[in-house]
Amino acid sequence: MKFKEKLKEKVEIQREEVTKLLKDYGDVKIGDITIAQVIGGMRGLKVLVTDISYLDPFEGIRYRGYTVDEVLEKLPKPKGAEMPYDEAQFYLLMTGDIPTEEEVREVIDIFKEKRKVPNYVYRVLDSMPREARPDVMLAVAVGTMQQESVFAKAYAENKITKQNAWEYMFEDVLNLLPKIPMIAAYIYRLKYKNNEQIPQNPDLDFGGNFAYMMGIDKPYDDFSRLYFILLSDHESGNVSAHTTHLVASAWADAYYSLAAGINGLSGPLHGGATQEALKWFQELLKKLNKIPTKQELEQFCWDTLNAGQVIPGYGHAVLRKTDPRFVAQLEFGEKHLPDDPLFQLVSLLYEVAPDILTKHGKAKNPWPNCDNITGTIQAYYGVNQYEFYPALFDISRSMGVLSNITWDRGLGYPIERPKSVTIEMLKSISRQDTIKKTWF
Ligand code: CMX
Repeated sequence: MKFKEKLKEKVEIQREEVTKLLKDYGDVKIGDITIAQVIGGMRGLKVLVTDISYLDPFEGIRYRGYTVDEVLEKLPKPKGAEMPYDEAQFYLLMTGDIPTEEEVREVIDIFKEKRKVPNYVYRVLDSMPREARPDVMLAVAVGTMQQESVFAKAYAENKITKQNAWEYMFEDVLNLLPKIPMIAAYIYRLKYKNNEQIPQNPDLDFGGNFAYMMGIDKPYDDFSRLYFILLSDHESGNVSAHTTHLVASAWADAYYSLAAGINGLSGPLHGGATQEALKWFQELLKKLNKIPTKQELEQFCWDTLNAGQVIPGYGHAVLRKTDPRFVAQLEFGEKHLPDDPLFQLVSLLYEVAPDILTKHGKAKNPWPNCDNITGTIQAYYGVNQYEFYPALFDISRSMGVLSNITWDRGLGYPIERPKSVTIEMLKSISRQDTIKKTWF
């Protein structure tokens, strides 16, 4: 497999670099820690390492050094499609290289070969309560397949070493990732379409086949490809990425690790924001029964803020400008759904909200993030079942987190085990600091 050979070459080079960094520069300081950071969710602490993506506060995400625009322009696309193959994005995340047509074809063929979901998974899903949330069902499906892990089997047979661990992880990743959109589409139709399932189309790629199995016409295939690329990775500190990495750091296999990451993504502060944004727009339309004027929209924003609520899909913990993932979706919407009332609202809000949030003076970032717009486009294509949105996010995020845990094993990263302190200790450290400030 050329894909694996290339990865092996890269892993070996980087492993040497990491070993050298550790050996020669291991004691070099890269920052200090404040009490505010310890109590405040470790914001800004540089304690994780990944080359797969980097989030610049002003430029937005770069995948392996490429911006969103560059990725959309450079990655190979299916014939006649507007958006690149998700398999090409996976190749880029894994290897750091833009694949040629031939290289992406190899990944597509591997994915097609491996995407058939075992029947026992469907039986488990069919037996779950219909009220179960789609992302819970997805995590259960992934967990159910754990017994297929080649990594776990090799570990039990004492075959795993620090040198070869990544190869078993890689094999699990290749077995697992192509099944995720298949399972998600099955769950969607099980829950919302009377379990009238659409069999996979063997001619189609990752995103194209997902749209096909959802039963939604073009250009939803292109929107799926786009969305899966955009949300695939956002550095390692976000909850879903960090959870997956943490669980894998104890040498759990890809199935356990991804199931944990899916659970990590579920919270309203992370994977749930898309739903909040769509609800906010729908409430506004319901209240006014028409597209609001600029003044009416401004008033609605102020009403939200004065009620102590947030404008969903605006602001970000790291970003300090418009999220390029928002812009990419906005451009898609301008082309494909310019007359949709909800889409018009998204565009109008983009004109008014940044000024209002700036005047309001609280949010450090008054610009929109990707979650402000996704629900509007999904709803336009009929996917208006809010609770399905985290499962959509999971499909995309799987590409990044599974690439990361393969590299974690490749570079020999150890089990993660930060140190905790007590509040009394923090109080004592702060008292010493006060004495220092008073005396020196
Ligand atoms: N509307 C109103 N107030 C906002 C705001 C918004 N969109 N974004 C931030 N603020 C407020 C915060 O609530 C906070 O208020 P308090 O001081 O009263 O607590 C203040 O501004 C400072 O917050 P911040 O440092 O700018 O933002 P945080 O890093 O604490 O939080 C985030 C980031 C995303 C949770 C926040 O901007 C928010 O709640 N946005 C709306 C929800 C949302 O869009 N979530 C999706 C995030 C996308 C992602 O994670 O990728």
